Amino acid sequence: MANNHTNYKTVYAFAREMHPKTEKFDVQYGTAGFRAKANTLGYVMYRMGLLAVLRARYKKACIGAMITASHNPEPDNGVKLIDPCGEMLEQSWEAWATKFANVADDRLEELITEIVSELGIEMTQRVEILVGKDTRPSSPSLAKALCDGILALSGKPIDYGIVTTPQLHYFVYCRNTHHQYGTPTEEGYYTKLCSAFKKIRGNTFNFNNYKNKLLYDGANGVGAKKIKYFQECLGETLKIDRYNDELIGTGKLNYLCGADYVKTKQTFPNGVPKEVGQRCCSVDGDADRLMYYYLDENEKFHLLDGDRIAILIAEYLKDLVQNIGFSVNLGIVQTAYANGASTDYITNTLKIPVSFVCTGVKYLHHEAQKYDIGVYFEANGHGTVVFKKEFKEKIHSSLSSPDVSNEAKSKIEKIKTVIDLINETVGDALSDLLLVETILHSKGWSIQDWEKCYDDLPNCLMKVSVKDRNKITTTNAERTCVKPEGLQQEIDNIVKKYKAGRSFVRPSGTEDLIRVYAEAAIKEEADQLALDVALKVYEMAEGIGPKPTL
Ligand code: G16
Repeated sequence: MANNHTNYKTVYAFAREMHPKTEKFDVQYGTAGFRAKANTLGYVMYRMGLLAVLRARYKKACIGAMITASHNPEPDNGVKLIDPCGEMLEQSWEAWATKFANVADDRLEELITEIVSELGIEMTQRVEILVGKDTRPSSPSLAKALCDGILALSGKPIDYGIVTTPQLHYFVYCRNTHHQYGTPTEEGYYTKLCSAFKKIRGNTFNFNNYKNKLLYDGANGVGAKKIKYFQECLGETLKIDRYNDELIGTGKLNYLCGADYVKTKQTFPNGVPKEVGQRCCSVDGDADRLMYYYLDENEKFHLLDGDRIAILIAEYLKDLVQNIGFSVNLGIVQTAYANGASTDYITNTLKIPVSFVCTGVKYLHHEAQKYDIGVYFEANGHGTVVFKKEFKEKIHSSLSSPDVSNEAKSKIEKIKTVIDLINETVGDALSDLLLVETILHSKGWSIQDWEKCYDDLPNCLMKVSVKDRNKITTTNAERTCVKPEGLQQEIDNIVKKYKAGRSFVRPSGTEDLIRVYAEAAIKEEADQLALDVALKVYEMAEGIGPKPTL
């Protein structure tokens, strides 16, 4: 298989001289790629550069590699590989990624030969790999290691610099559709989204209870930088007040702010003024998650998370596709973290089908693709909407059909514009924000009106450090713990003591710890339930460090 584009000796020489494997422990391709302390990741990046070229040659398309550790603290970093349609790396390749990351330097050549022959990869193409990075100080040197890997196998790295993760997903898809999905540049991305947003909004900026002012927490990350383009482009249409935009390298990325902090702590982020009743939102470190919240007159914090966003969008789309001349199969995808009250509301009030999958947008995305319109969101604010190709074709053909009424056509035009507003490739906080604002505006709703749909069951998220997180395994879309034996029975016994209690545990795929989720009829009980379960995990799964406390 080897030929002029595959100088394996170069691969090994580069590895040995510039990016030797420094860590003895094995790393795993997790929920969204590799994530670890940045200073341990140089060789992993180099190897992911190699793998990216192999993947691109296998798919005969360009693929992406994003250097980011998203919601993790600033000293961490990581890499997410992006497939040709802008989706996360196909699962069957995650095992290859893990093998590549862990093989000894002098066995890299052998591993490349193995994958090339097993999958019949033609090594002659000069493939393009789009590279993006977040604002972490470690990202430039890790991007360099990644590009060295790409070059070692004669691939062509195309550096997009600092971009959000969803922007890079978008660029990959645009390039592979030969610009049909959009122009693969930042300007192309802003223009597409802003034009769609302005088209739907028209000239009425405020409508009934909806006010066009939003406070925005950029988590001191790339989302703080990129929102500036929207601010400029949208002007008075949507007045965005930006907070948490510290300089790169100040150590403040995701620190006491950002979507993950707001969701886990259920509190206001630092730096955002506490204006009673004012609609606020936070994104995470690479701008793929979104949270809304406000403070009421009693200084109580109200959170509108991914479940609420999914419901707002699904209800809006359900109305929009009524009476357009054909029936549409619309569904929602959630994970075990979805609040029980949200699932009840979807099933019993909205009467929309809902399916459950494991944590990770890579799972939600594929499940959502089974519907004509699939709305998927994790409670942590990560999600989007996907539209089936056949559905898109149908709306296009309806527009030119004499049998479709003008009223239906005007709705279909609107659906087309809504589709343009959405980054279908992956959850995108900035595109989601514009969509939420569009829907609230069209309904004339304040954030309080939005919240009225249903009452969340009080809930609590906790983290437990254990010796080896892989000792905990789960099944049933992560709702049942299989190992260590007996832990699920203990959890069941604890849960029984709480009214409307529910709890589950699972190993995180992005941090070295176990996550505990609990909900119950009142907040104090949800907190206590989470603590009881966390202590049980600590006891039965070899907890390390201080015992969990509230
Ligand atoms: C990633 C994934 C999300 C997942 C999250 C947490 O988000 O893309 O789908 O919900 O990790 O995963 P875990 O609970 O396994 O740590 P992000 O925003 O960190 O890339």
